[in-house]
Amino acid sequence: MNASFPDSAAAATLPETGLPPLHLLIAAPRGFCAGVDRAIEIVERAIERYGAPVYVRHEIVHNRFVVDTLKAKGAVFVEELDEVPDGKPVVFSAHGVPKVVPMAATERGLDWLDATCPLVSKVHRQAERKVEAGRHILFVGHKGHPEVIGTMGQVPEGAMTLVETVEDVARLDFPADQRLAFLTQTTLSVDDTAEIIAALKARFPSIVGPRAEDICYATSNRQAAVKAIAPRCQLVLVIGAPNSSNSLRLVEVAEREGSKARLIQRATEIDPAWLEGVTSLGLTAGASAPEVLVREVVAKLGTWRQVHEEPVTTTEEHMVFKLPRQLMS
Ligand code: 0JX
Ligand code: SF4
Repeated sequence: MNASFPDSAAAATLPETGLPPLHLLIAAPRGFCAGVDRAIEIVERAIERYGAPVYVRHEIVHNRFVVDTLKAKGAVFVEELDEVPDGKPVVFSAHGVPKVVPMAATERGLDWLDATCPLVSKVHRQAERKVEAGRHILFVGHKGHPEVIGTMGQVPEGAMTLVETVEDVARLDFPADQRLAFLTQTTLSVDDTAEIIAALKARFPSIVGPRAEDICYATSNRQAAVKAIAPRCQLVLVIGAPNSSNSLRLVEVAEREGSKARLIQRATEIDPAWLEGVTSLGLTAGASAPEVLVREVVAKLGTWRQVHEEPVTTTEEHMVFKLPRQLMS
């Protein structure tokens, strides 16, 4: 099942099914990023240190399998801090939280651990700095996403305006002398964001922003890897959750490269009818999807077709983030 491509057996037709073999292009990098590894480790270490239950505000990362695995180890997931009982430890999710959340936890005397990805925290600090420097921030992101709520919650209300599209840029109305800065969510489409930033710079030539946008290395690497496989695929499967921004972007990227694409959470969601006429299939996973789910999908495909895997690696990742100080000792 794990034969590499090209392989003389690849041309053979499965005698039992009469179906042609499936050439499976597996994108790399895919799956867990350094921020997700760190966030999960924070919850696991917190359970070891404090004992169960350890509360987690919001899904630690947007993946049901990860959440269920941590639940089985003693994590309890809630949406708001006021659902955490007095005296119990709480972890904030990788997506970050508004400033008022750790403040409220401290006021209540709760032990809290911040699993916000350091790359999200970096945007938080930038937001504070720009506002301190007297600039209004145009924040490029998706309304309602927890990272957007967390980043907007770093500055006083009204100090930041959300921009979701190029059309939103055209609708902005600021005086010519308004000092502006832009920042972005970390898990956006690289291509869409470049267009939005170009529109911002065209409309407000003196706007300041980061040298590169704030899209993180993991998001851009996973999109580049999908770009490399999608033109060779009739269908790309993306393992990820419907509320996972970076996973949804991978589906869009594959579609823009001319492939069909489907977001799936588990192998059981694959409809065999999707594979009719498909001889070249792509597979990737969002930053919150564990590799075990990739192997589960490959195994499932192998029950229907002879599968020939071709890993397509566009870059290597070696990023590791330190744990919070409280967990180091
Ligand atoms: O919805 P997102 O892509 O921001 O989050 P997810 O799927 O949990 O991915 C890992 C956490 C990313 C934070 O930036
Ligand atoms: Fe951090 Fe990027 Fe991973 Fe989000 S996707 S947790 S910003 S490394």
